[in-house]
Amino acid sequence: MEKNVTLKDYLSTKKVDKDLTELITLLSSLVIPIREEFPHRLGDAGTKNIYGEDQKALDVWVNDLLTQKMLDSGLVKSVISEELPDQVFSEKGGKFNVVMDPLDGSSNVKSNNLFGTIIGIYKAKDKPGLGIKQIAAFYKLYGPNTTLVMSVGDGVQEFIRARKNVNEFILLKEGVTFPEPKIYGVGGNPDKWVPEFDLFVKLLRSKGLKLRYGGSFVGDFNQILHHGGFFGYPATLDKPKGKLRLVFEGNPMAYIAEQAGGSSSVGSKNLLDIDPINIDSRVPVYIGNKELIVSLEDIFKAARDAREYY
Ligand code: P6P
Repeated sequence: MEKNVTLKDYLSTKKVDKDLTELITLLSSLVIPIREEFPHRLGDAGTKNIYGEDQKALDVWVNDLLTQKMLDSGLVKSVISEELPDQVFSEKGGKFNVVMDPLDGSSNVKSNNLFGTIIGIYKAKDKPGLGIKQIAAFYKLYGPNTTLVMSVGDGVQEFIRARKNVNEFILLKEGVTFPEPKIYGVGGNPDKWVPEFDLFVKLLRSKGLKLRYGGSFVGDFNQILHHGGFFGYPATLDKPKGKLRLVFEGNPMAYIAEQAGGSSSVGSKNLLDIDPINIDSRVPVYIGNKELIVSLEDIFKAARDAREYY
């Protein structure tokens, strides 16, 4: 593909639905006002989300900006956001339902570490939530560079904000796939991990994988996508459902992982196959190179079998 292919050109060349192209282009173009806001919203919002968690000022601001732009676009029927108590519907209707974590890793804002936006897209006719029904997913990563990693069902492509077209993302790589595993990132208190996860992490170390954990799912996922490996926010003895939310964190990343030749699991089955009990259901998240996910599920199955036996 020739140099300096913009995101919009790429999607048009691939004959992606024009409304889907418009939606992705709209959301990607908002990175400029979002990045410009960072220095001015480093603290707490003084509010709590529906889970009782303190909202960061930037959480609220990014959520409100993205939600309003989508509802006003005529492209989006409804939005489900980690920062909103309920699904919100557009008066204009639209072809898509969107789920999002508007600012994943916002606890990293004050320490200037990686954070980003996670988006999952469904057809308007499909109830948003069951991951296999997603038709597209992408994340924007706010790091030294601003990048966008996307799949519309035809592999994974990475784009980068480049000076040539300031308000554009330029194609960096298409056909992004997980390389041979080199690193792993694991959240939660290791003293409370379920024993089978502890065993799996020992296996990763025996394979020579190095620990890299940055405190944002979007940043830690991006690391394993580029270096190969595994990310897990596991089931723990006190929180068997883990921490991350299936619909607006796990599923969009699981969709991208699958498209990049990787896989994901809750320990027994693929994230994309889990029908959420609630829109904010938490699940253990295990994601990365396919062979590592297979090993994890084998270890988890052996543990289940042993428990059932005795
Ligand atoms: P901990 C960020 O708050 C988040 O939801 C994910 O992005 C990240 O993987 C995880 O929580 C980090 O959790 O317990 O390490 O702060």
